Amino acid sequence: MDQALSYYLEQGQTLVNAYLHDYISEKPIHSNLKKSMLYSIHAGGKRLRPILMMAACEAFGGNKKEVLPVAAALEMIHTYSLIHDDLPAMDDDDMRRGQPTNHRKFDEATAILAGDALLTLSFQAIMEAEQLSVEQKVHLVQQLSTASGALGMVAGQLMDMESEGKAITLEDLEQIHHLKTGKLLSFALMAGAYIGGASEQQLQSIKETADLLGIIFQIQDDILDVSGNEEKLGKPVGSDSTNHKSTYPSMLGLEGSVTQKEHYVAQAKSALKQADVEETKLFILIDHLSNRDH
Ligand code: GRG
Repeated sequence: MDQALSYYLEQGQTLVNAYLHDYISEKPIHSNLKKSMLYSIHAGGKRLRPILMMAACEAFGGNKKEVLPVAAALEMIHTYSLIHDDLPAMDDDDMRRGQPTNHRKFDEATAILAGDALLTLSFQAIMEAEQLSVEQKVHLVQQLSTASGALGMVAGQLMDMESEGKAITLEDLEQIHHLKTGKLLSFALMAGAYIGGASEQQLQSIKETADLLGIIFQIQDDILDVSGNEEKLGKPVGSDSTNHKSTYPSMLGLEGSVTQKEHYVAQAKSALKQADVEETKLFILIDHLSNRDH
């Protein structure tokens, strides 16, 4: 990986890790609940969504530290979704990011409550952000609740569960990913651009890129499940086919999936050019997301 990009990613991770740690640790939360929340918060996530938000903010002239409370809020929601996704009632996974899942480390009830607590604390973090105006907070909470709830990620999760073992169309598959993975990634970009001061017109172009991110991310996720490295992924490969899941490779083949992904990457970059932000880290991050190996 390019050294400048690697430094940028590390710097972003350090900033968001410290913010998340301090914000949660300083709250008078019940000790076992706090332990369980912090366990999953610090379980080695890549912090892609916060880093995308920071890069989008900087692309429009903002300072990346301005987005930290919102980036932390988004990561808390992402973490809650992973804790709940791993539960016996959902994917029933024992390992996540190479470590025992939250309900394996603690117990099921604590894992459910840690997820609930992270979800609600995320909105509190935005409301308590000193550097945001009331108008900004209202806008961001409205956008984040829409992206993560019944009209976004939660709906995508239910559709995904319902589709298991069934033959679905490529359109159905894209709709599932658009909601389940895409809505949070899209929020990352839109919130960063909004806080960074993008114009209405620029926000419209960025929305096009933002809406493609989830699909690009998911195609790569499916490709990695076929041809990735287990050690780097921290989980076994081939689980999609074992679980009879509809994926891009199962529908388009491996080569077809790569071609489709490249088509979407080109579209996403073209929308960034329209917003005049092609000379930025955001542009480079699209390739990073598309070619990630874990
Ligand atoms: C339980 C309401 C509810 C929703 C769960 C996002 C999700 C919905 C489930 C996760 C299942 C999954 C593995 C989806 C594939 C895409 C994805 C979100 C992968 C994990 O994201 P990364 O790679 O994770 O950014 P890290 O570990 O780096 O934070």
